[in-house]
Amino acid sequence: MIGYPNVGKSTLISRISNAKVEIADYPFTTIVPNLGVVKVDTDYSFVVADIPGLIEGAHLGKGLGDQFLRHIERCSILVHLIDISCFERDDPVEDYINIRKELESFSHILLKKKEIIVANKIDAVDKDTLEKRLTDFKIERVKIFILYLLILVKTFKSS
Ligand SMILES: Nc1nc2c(ncn2[C@@H]2O[C@H](COP(=O)(O)OP(=O)(O)OP(=O)(O)O)[C@@H](O)[C@H]2O)c(=O)[nH]1
Ligand SMILES: [Mg+2]
Repeated sequence: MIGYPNVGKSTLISRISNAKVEIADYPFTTIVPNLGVVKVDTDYSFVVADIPGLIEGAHLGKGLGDQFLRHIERCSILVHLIDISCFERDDPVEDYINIRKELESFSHILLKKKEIIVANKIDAVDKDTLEKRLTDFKIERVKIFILYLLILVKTFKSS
């Protein structure tokens, strides 16, 4: 799982896997990658990695980004988490493009990896705003999924 700091990567890994992580409402809470095992059923599980937040200049080592990008090279699928609430930055499409630029600048291998793009913090915006921001992705021909998963998984885990 990749994305800017504070977009909710650790929250997600804590809900879907057995990882014990720190979650807080400020950037750079996670400073080393967290690994967790997602148990799908008795025969199938997979490992998910919560990568510390990436920022512009990551490929040059800013915010230790080069180390994290190297870790991403070992992952088979990228889940690119986007904060759709715009509390911290005002253009989610630009966020997406910026992180893709960091991947590309570090290695073309990263850019070719399968990527699932996910809009997070959808609860923090009204319906019309959410639709407008999702349309912005459509215009750029970027397929984005919406994360409603957290509450469901939480319910499932506690039952
Ligand atoms: N409203 C809302 N807040 C969320 C959601 N997911 C995460 N958060 C909050 O966003 C803040 C940051 O969450 P983290 O999971 O620590 O974010 P992160 O991407 O791991 O951050 P770094 O470790 O700094 O890269 C916390 O206060 C979370 O409670 C969501 O779906 N909706
Ligand atoms: Mg984190």
